[in-house]
Amino acid sequence: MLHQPLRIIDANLNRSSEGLRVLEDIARFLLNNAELRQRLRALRHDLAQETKSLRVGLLSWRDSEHDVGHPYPISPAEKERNMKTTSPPGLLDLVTANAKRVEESLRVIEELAKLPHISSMLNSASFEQARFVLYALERDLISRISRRDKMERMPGLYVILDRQFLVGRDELEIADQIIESGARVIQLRDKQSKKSDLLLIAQRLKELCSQAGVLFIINDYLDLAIAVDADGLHIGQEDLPLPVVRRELPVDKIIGCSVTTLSQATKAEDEGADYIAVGSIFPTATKKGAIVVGVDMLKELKRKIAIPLVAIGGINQNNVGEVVAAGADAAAVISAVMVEKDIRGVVQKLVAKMDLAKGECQNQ
Ligand code: TZP
Ligand code: MG
Repeated sequence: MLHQPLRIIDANLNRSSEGLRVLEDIARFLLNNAELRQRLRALRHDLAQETKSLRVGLLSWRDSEHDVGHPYPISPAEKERNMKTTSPPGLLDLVTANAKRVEESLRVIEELAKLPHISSMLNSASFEQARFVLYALERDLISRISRRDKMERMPGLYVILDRQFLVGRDELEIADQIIESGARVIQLRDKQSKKSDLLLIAQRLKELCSQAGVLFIINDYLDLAIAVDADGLHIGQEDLPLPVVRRELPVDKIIGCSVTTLSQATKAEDEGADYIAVGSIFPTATKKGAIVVGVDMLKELKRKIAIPLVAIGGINQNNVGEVVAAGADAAAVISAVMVEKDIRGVVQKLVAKMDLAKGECQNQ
């Protein structure tokens, strides 16, 4: 009877190492994430080490040819369901399916290792521990993929809807025009209003943005970002620290961080920021006491920082091409859009100039 549990253990060890290999290759080749790849690899190696002494025994009882579960018979109903499915599974589905596969097989081994004649060969607690390591890895993989998917939508024009510039106009109408004219991101910035007023506005803006597939970011306020389920939060050097914000936000939210120096940028990147806003690139009257860092700082960060860069500060139709040429993935503007009567016109022009500059960069 000893060989029956061993066949189960053999099948589940194969399942877990295969599932781990899928996750590891996703981390390595699709996410280019060395840290996640290393954690997955370490887990796979630890499991192999744990079962090394059983290898010959497990192979001796292997009888794949007579496995009644293979090939898995597909029922007519399942066949029909498969035919109807038009969209292929995405990366999130793939990660979830494989993480679950590994977690389940580790649980099976963990339970069988409690049997008296198996417990002398396998330590049940090791498999329990591996399962918990994988739970954290699953969360981190899902977080990376969701945030990466959001960041793919960011390149282009990033308009900061600063409510001080509204002068009686309706923020939803302005946002609608900004979105319609091709901006990729809307950030809500308001350093004066009551949070209770901002909540209602943010809820409506979030709704509008998500219908249009435009990213919606909240400036400064973590509580507001959580309350309205914004796509992300933007913080400065004097706001809550990035690791604290990351802990509090749902795993799929992006975090942007304002910097004026290389060391601030490196710190933000190391702490897991999804993008960096660098500036003020040009002189600006919008932010009191803003440090002007120039286009050269943008160029330097482009060489030294891997995460996307958003240029900010004094950007307008005359210089937006220059920041794109210097390596900005997005250009953030307040006054260039918000002081204009013809919002549609200015946004369209900014977007067109960015596209043109990007095209020129690609041709070089
Ligand atoms: N951070 C650095 S400069 C700046 C902020 C918020 C102000 C950007 O506003 P404008 O009007 O586009 O110069
Ligand atoms: Mg701030």
